[in-house]
Amino acid sequence: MEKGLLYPVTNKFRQDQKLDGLWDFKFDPSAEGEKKGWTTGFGDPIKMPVPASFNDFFTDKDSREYTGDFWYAKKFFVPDYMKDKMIELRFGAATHRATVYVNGQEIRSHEGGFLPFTADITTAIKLGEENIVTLKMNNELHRDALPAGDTAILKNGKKMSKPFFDFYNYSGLNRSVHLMAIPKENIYDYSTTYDVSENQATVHYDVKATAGSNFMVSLADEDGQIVATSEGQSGDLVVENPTLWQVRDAYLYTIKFELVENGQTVDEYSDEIGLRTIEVKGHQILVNHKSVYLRGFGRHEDSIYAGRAFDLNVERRDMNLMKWIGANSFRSSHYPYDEQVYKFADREGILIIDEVPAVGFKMAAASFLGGLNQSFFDGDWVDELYKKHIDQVKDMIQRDKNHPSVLAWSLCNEPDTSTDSAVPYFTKLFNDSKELDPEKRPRTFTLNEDDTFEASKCLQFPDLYLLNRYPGWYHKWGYEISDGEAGLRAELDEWKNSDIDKPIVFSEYGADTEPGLHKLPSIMWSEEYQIELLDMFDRVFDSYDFVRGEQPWNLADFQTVEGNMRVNGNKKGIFTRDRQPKAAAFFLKKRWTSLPLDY
Ligand code: GCB
Repeated sequence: MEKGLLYPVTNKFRQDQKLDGLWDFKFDPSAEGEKKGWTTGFGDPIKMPVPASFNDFFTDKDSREYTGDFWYAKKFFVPDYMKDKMIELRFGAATHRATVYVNGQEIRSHEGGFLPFTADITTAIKLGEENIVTLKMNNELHRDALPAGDTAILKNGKKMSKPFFDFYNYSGLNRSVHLMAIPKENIYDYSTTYDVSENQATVHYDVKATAGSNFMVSLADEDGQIVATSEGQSGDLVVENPTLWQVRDAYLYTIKFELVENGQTVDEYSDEIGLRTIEVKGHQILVNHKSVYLRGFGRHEDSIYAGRAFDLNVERRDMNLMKWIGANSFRSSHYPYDEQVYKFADREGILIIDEVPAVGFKMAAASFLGGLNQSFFDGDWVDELYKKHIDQVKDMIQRDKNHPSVLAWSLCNEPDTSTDSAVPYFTKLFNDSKELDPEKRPRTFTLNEDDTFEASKCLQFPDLYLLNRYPGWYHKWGYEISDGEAGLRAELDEWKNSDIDKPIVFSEYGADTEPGLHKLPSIMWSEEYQIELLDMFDRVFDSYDFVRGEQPWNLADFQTVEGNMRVNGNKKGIFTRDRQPKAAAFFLKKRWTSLPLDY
């Protein structure tokens, strides 16, 4: 677990410089980089943009599909005036594992390709001189790693990723690299919880610093007016007549912490927060004590050329599409997204179900690639996997806990919960993650099609249920869709007749749709069929009051592994991969903009 994952800022005490741009890059198929001295740089490099996934830049298949070790290197300068500071490198996402060297000195390793980590390089750098950072990275998939998969070796000796999930295994430095200079005595973490009523809101804060000193804390409104102050490591900020953070009507206050040593401020950190509460009560999801019906999407960080790279331009467009269509939420399927996505959502009043990259925890998921009939949680990889899983849950919550947009934590996508061996795994996961979020937001996982009300042995764990269901597409498709609807209703009747009183959100459903393909009457893959399928689901949702949200799969088409189920990617997008609407977008817009918030 990382000690603190505050987002980098520049202020009176801190400096943040992005090292984005062209880096040196090289494949290392025989894992000889260290032996060859690449820790201090390497000859004959490929110039590679950062942030980006390396895959789609290449025009030859061996490079695009490359699996194994690869290296990045970049020179950077640390000016003399930083001499009293702690110097750190912060990697937003190094997919999936990385070892960092500075001037040839090994600094640290990290595993987990969708969460940030920092490397303290204070003693490794030369001040007033050029330094070099190199990274040995690796993108292999394993059953004891997140996301789960296999790495196969082809007869020609080349390695190949075999994911137990459908999204393409885009790899590289997918998010920005920051060079940070921060005070040696510094603030490294903070958290907040809230009480709100119409006339008053209280922010309970807790701040952590490397040295035990005093703290001055203030809260300012959007006009910069200080509305509350406090002192000490933990305390309350009381706001009279607050403007609450509301769904699709966000308001952000700025909280500022000053670390004081002998009467002098030695560090400062400010962040935007939203005053709001989140609860699950019975089958209601409540924001500020008011019921919210979720509408939105499962998504991916995916776009042309740079793959899984965070791209502010794509994100701006996606946020606008979500606003246009009347969405109020999304799931960060199937991994935590770049922090700037959460900042956008905070600003737009969009709720996020934040998901850890625990995906592929089901051997049948490998059926896309041939099928393996075994319980995932019986495997001898499970102990090792668990360590990585809980570590990444900790880092996700650590990183994202202060975002008002975060509604819930999804601890896994579609695990195999129908076997006995899943029960101890999830007992441990839910116990070990219980205290991590000071706000105690709901924790959950998505339930795959096979994990029905009857079959799943893990229904005791989630605080709200996320159902991924594909009648009309993966079964009971086409002319049989009426049977698909009947099956869905039969399952929901079982939930209804049970004594479970928790919300259900449909976190995936949909139909692959080739944009521009029209057919009357509809056939699968046509734009007409996608609408008919969504319409069928809507009819069902409207019949059960414990269904508290709908998030069709997916906001946009995205790249997948190649295979006979996919035509250049997953086409269940309501928008195309270049973010233009399919006919279904207009259908959803009509529904979502007319449903009341608390539908
Ligand atoms: C699922 C997965 C998602 C896939 C989707 C599909 O259940 O959670 O990652 O992309 O199905 O379209 O097959």
